[in-house]
Amino acid sequence: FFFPMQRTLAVIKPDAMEEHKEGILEEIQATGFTVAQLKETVLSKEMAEEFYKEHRGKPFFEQLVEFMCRGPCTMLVLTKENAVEEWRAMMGPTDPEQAKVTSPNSLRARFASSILHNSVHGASNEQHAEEKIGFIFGEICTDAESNSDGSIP
Ligand code: DGI
Repeated sequence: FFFPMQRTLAVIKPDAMEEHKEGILEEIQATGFTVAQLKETVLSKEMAEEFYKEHRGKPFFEQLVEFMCRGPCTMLVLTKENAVEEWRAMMGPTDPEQAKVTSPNSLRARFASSILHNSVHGASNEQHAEEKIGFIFGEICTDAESNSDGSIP
């Protein structure tokens, strides 16, 4: 099968930053993703609310926003054939208890401690990927091969 080159937004969430950041970054590269962009940042409350606006009004929204702001995240633009689906497969299901059953090798099965503190984020489709990349890295970053300042990462 042929899959087109694609890019996705991946996030290492605050719960995984201290103990698992380096390991996750190594696995990302070993799986064949190209890291086209990377930045470490602490989201403001306003940014976290906007980032997860699809979940506004849900019972877990406030705790989700609070969790995402509690420390630094690593934001990544990953490039690969079929990147959106491949990164979601690498993450595993949202709930680590389910992940342990259906995808024991996934990042969430191994590193997540709860459905909320689940270590990683990945865009759910190509449109979301482009929207969130624009939001996090700026609209100017439309070329997966270069940084916003024109340098090669
Ligand atoms: O795309 P995912 O991160 O796998 O899942 P999602 O888009 O449905 O949810 C976004 C995040 O919201 C998820 O990573 C953790 C949190 N969340 C989702 N469902 C629940 C939840 N948090 C709690 N406490 N309870 C939930 O049912």
